[in-house]
Amino acid sequence: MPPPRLSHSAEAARAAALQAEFNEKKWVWVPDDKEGYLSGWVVKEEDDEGEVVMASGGEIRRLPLYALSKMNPPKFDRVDDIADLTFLNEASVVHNLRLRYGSGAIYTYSGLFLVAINPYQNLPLYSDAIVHQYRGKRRDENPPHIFAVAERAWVNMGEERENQSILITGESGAGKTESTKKVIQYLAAIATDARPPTNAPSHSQSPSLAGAPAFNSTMPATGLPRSSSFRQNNTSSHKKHMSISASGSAFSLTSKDRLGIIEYQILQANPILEAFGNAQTQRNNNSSRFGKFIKISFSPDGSIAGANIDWYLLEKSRVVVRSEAERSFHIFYQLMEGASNSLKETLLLDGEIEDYEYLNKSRREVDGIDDQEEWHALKNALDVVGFEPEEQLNLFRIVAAILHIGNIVITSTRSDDASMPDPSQAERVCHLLGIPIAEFTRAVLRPRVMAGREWVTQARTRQQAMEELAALCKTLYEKSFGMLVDRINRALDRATLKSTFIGVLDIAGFEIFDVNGYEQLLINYTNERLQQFFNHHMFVLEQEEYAREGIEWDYVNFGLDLQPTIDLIETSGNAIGVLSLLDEECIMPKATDLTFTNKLHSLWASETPSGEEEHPGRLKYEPSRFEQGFTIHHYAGRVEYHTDGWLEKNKDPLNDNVTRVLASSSEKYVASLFSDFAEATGINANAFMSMGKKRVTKKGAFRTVGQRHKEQLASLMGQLHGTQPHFIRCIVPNTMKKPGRVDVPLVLDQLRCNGVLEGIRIARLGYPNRLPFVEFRQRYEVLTPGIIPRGYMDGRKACMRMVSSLDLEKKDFKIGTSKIFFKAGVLAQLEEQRDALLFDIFSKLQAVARMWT
Ligand code: AOV
Ligand code: MG
Repeated sequence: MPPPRLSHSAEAARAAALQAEFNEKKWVWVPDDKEGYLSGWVVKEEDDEGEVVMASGGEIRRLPLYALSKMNPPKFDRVDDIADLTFLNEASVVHNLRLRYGSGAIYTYSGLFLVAINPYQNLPLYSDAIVHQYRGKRRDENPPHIFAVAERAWVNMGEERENQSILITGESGAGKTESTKKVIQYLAAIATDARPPTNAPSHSQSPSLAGAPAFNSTMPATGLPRSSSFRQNNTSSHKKHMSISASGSAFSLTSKDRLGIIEYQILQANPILEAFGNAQTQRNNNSSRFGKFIKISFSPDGSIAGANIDWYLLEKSRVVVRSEAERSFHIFYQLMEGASNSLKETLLLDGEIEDYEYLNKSRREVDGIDDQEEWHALKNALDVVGFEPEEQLNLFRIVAAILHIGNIVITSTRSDDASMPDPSQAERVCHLLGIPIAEFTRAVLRPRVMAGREWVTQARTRQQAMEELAALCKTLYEKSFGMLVDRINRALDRATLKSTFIGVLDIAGFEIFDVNGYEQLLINYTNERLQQFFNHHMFVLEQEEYAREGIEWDYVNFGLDLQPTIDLIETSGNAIGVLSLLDEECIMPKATDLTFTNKLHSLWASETPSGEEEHPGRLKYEPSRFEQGFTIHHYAGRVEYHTDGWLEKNKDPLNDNVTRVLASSSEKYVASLFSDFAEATGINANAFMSMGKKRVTKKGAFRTVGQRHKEQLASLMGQLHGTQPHFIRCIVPNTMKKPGRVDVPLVLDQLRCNGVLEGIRIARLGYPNRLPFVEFRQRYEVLTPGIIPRGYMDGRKACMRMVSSLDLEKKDFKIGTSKIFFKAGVLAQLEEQRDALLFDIFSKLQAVARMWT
C-alpha cells in the first residue's frame, strides 16, 4: 500500500502547518491605543473577563471579553473581499487591509465598496497590459482593482442601458482625484479601443441588479450575467477616425495619437480644472479645493459622446488667505512663472511672486511641482479643449486683477474713514476689469446704501474696505471658475437623448477636525446624504435578494436611518434645520453668529427628547465647549461645530455698489460674470443678451451659500438616484505621505467615517453570509456524516437535513430557493468546527504517514 499523500504542494503543507499552529491557541485581537489592535491569545476566561497573552513580548493583559475580537484563521489572510472574512470585526478588517497593502495590493473589496489605500508611490498597476487584463472580465476573475469597477460600470451601462455612477470619497490626500483620473483614463482607453458593432447592445433580460456583488457572501461573488456584444472587443469594422498605433497597443492611456479627439479633450479638461481648482496644502501637494461630478456620456455603440462637469464648494477664500505652509491655487504661480513677457505686460504684471501681497505671505514653491512646466501643460490643454486666445486671456485677466487688488493700499483718515492714497494699483485693476476708477473707488470706500427710504453715502473704515476688496477677489475667482467649467462643458457636452453616462464623483469625505466650521458642516451634510444613498442602495439590493429567494425578513429600512440627522441640517418650514435658521438670521437686522447659535439651542432644547440613546444616524444635539457652537451626531461620529463667522460665510459678501460697477464693465467677460445681478436689477440688461446666459430670477442672484449648496446637492442626488452606483473609498495610510506605512488608528477612523464599517454593520443586521445549496453541502457535509443518503437529493432538502442535524437555532438561518442564509457569526462557528475536524483528520494522516516512512 502506498503512503497516503500528505499534500499536493509545499504551499498546502505550509498552509496546514500555519493552520495547525493557529488551532493550538485561542487567538484574538486586543485593542491598543497606539497600534489599533495587537494579537494575542486567551488563556483564561472568567466572569466576562479574559486573560490574554500578548503575542509580541508575552505580556499578560486582562480585558472584558466584549473588547476582544476573534482572529480569522490564516487561510483568510489577504482575502480579496473583506466580506468573505469569517469573523467580521474592525480589527480583522484593518489587519487584512494592512497585510494586503504591505504586499502592494492597495485595492480590496468590502462588499459593495472598493477600498483603495494611497500607495504614495507609482506602482505598475495601470499599464496598457493591465487595462487589457481587466477588459471584459468579471470582478472575481482578477485581483481587486479600480479598473474592475470602471469595467463593471461600462458593462452594466451597455447591457442595461442604465446610467452609472462611481462615487469616490475619502479624506484629503487619500487619492480620490488620482482614482478619478484612473477611471476616466480606463474608460477613454476602452471606449477608444473597443469599437462595438453598429447594432445597439442587446438588452439583457436579467434583472438590472443581478450583476451586483453578492456582498458578504462567504464565497467569491458569482459575478455578472454576460451576454451582450457590447463588452466584446470588436475587430476592424468600426475603428473610428483616430489612429491606432502600429505598435499594437491600442490602450495607451494618454497619448493623443491613440485616443479619439473627444477622449483626448476630456482628459485634457483635467489639467485645466486642476490649475484653477487645486492648490498645495499641508495634506496634499495637489489638493482639489472643490468637489466635482464628471459625467462621461457614451453613444449606444459604446464610443464616448462627450462629457459634462458639475462642481461644488470651491474654497474661494484661498485666493486671499491660507495658512503659511500652503499656497493659493496653482494658476497664480503658473502664470507668474510661465507666462511670456508680452502676456505679463498685457496683464500689467511687472513684479515677481514676492511682490504680491496675496502670494508672498505663504509658501511659494512645492517639491515636485514645476510651475513653468505646468503652465505649458495648461496652455496646451486650453488649446486642445478649444479655448480661443481671447478666452484664455480673460481667465488670466481675472487672476492678474486679483493680484493687483491684493496690492491696493488702504489707509485710515483721522476720522477713521478708509482712503486710498495711491490710486496706481486700483488703476491697474480697473484697466484689467474694464471699469471706471472713480466708480470703483467710491464703491469700495464710500458706497451708497439705503437708510430708511433714502440713499445715503456711507463712509467705510479701513477694515471694511479691505474686507470688501477681499470679498471682491473671492467672488471674481469663483465666478470665473464657474464660467471656466461652463466653457469646458460647452466644448465637451455632446450628450444626446440616446446616450447614457458614467458619472464619477470626486468629493471630500467626512471631516472631523478640532475646530469645525461652516465648510465642515456643508461637507458633512453632503456625506450624510451620500451615505444615506449608499444605505438605501444596499437596502434595495438586500431586499431584492431576499425577495428573489422567497425569504421573509423583518427589516428596518436602514436607508432611512440617517434621515433625522439630515432633517436636522436641512429642513425648512415648521421644524427648522441649521441651514434654514442660518438663512433666516442672515436677513435679520442686528443678527450675529451668537444670536444664531442661541436660537439653535433654544429651538433644540424644546425639541430634543431627553435621554435619548446615542447611535449613528440619530437626532442628537447638545451644547458644545465653544461659546458659539453646537454638536451634531453624524453617522461617522460626533462633530462639534464652531459658529464663528457663519453669517458672513453664508451671505454673498459683495456689496451692491461693487457688483453694479462690475456688471457694467466694458470687458464683456467681466460683465458676464455679474450678469445675473444685472438681470435681477435691470441694469444694462441688453449688454448680456448675447452671452447666452439663462435667465436668473432675482432670487437666484441673492441665494445664500447654504441655499445654493442645498440646491446643487439636491440636483446631484437626483442624478445619482437615476444611476446604478459603484462605491470607491480612498484611504490615506499615514500622515507622512510615505509609502509602506499604515497607521492603524488613522485608517480605522477613516473606515468609520467613510461608511465601510457602517456597511458591515448594516450587513450584519440581516443575514450577511449566504451560500448556494451546492456549496454549503460540499463544504459542510463533513460535519453531518451519514445524514444525506447516497444518490441524488434535491439541494434544498439536503440543506434542510444538514441544518437540523447541526442543531442550529431557527432564528440563525433562512433557507431560500437556491441559497442558504446565515446570521452573522453562525457560519464562522461551522467553519471552526470544520477546521477542527479536518485538523484532526490531518493529524491522524500525518501519524500514519510517519509510520510509513
Ligand atoms: P485627494 O484627491 O483624495 O485629496 P489625490 O488624489 O490628490 O488625493 O492624491 C494625493 C497624492 O497621493 C497624489 O498627488 C499622489 O502623489 C498620491 N497618490 C494617490 N493615489 C495614487 C495612486 N493610485 N498611485 C500613486 N500615487 C497616488 V483632496 O483633493 O486634498 O481631498 O482636496
Ligand atoms: Mg482631490
